[in-house]
Amino acid sequence: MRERRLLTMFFSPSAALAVAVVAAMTVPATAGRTISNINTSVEPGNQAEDAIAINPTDPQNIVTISSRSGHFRGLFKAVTFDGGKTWARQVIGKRGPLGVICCDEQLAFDRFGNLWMAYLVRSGLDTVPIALSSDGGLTLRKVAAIVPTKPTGSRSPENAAAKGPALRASGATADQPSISTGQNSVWVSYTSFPSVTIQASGASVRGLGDFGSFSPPESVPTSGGRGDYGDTAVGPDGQVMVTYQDQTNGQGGSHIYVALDPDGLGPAGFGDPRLLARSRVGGFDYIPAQRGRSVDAEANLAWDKSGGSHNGRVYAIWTQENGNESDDTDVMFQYSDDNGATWSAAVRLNDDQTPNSQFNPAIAVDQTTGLVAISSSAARADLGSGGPGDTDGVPNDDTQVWATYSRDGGATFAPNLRVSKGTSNADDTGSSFDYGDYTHASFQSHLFYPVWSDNSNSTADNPNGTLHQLDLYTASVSIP
Ligand SMILES: [Ca+2]
Ligand SMILES: [Ca+2]
Ligand SMILES: [Ca+2]
Ligand SMILES: [Ca+2]
Repeated sequence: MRERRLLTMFFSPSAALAVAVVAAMTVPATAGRTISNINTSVEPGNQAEDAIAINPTDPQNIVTISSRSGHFRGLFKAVTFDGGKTWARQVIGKRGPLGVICCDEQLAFDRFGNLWMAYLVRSGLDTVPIALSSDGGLTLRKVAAIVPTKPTGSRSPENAAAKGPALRASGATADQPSISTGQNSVWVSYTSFPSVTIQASGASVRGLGDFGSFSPPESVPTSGGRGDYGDTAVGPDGQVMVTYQDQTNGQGGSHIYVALDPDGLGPAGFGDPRLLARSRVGGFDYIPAQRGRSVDAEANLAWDKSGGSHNGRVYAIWTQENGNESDDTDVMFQYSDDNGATWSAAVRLNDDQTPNSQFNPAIAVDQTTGLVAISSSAARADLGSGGPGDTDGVPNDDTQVWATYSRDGGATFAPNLRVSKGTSNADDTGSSFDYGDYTHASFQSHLFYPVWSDNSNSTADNPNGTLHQLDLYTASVSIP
């Protein structure tokens, strides 16, 4: 959950990042093909802020999950074992051993078929609970709770005055967890408050249901700076990377950083962060498509562990704004072949010619092929002039989901393809949470599955009808 906290500094609007639009399009166009949309929730009320994971030991086994209308109402979960034809639907975390779940749930399968979930609960916003499923997501049990610590000397009067959950005796609380798996490990990173710094904890994994204790939290050195809205990735040798932005609040902008723990569960800690990019998207940057919730830069990572020609390459995506508070936001892409020491120049992935918003990007690598795909919410079809991309005559407030992919390690990308069949509008949800803080995607064996919240009712089974509350959608996008 992103709590609105005190306004913080803006960076200079003149500090523009040089950007190159993707020029080469050497892969086959996929425009015009029809992609079936799947409504995985079919539940009254809003399902928003979504995660998805595919079981690498059984790619027909897919799990989607979302927060539910209002916080502390548990999570909506749907599980399929037949590639999305039928779903076992369940609300979890309204009570019981998992706790009363708020939000910020994220999922990751590992190579043994364990499904890991990080999330936030009401009774312990000061911890990051970790749940595990050994049956493909049908049942989840809480197996750990990471207690954030307070980095030395990081408490500022400003932070001490911040509103938010009551502080625990340790003086630290957690927000925005993310979770990722490697060959033999699982890692979680999160924002520790009040210092607003990134911490991470990992555990060894030996088999299905067989894992070690989570390590004491490791702090990413931030030299007095802040870190929030992070993501976690584990490399092929067990190394761990986090990314985050330094602005928790405000619309102005942020610096996006990466930091590496070179030996993962080994004794070395995170090295000094490196600047990845400067974005004009701040911590709560309001755009017409998320008028209530706003967006952050939503930096995300994916690491190629495929053993293919780009094995070891780590990918980063984030959101840029072209002109501060222009609401013209784009999805940017970079990669590194040296564990984040150096990065390729940022390129824009959305190929629209509009001043409209792209936001909440998600990235996934198909570890069976090394293909990489990116999806995001996009208002590119909403010019406010009617037609299928515009529900209300107002420009840039209606969204669809679009995607692209690369078959050559990010050197070139396919022309963008539209994934969502319908057009959604967050103002119609009756909730200021809009679509939530993020979307996710998963990718396995040439099938890319973005997950998103949708009120278009394009599948004609949303219990709230058309352009009201959100259902949780996915689609199977075949990537050649
Ligand atoms: Ca901005
Ligand atoms: Ca280490
Ligand atoms: Ca519109
Ligand atoms: Ca719904």
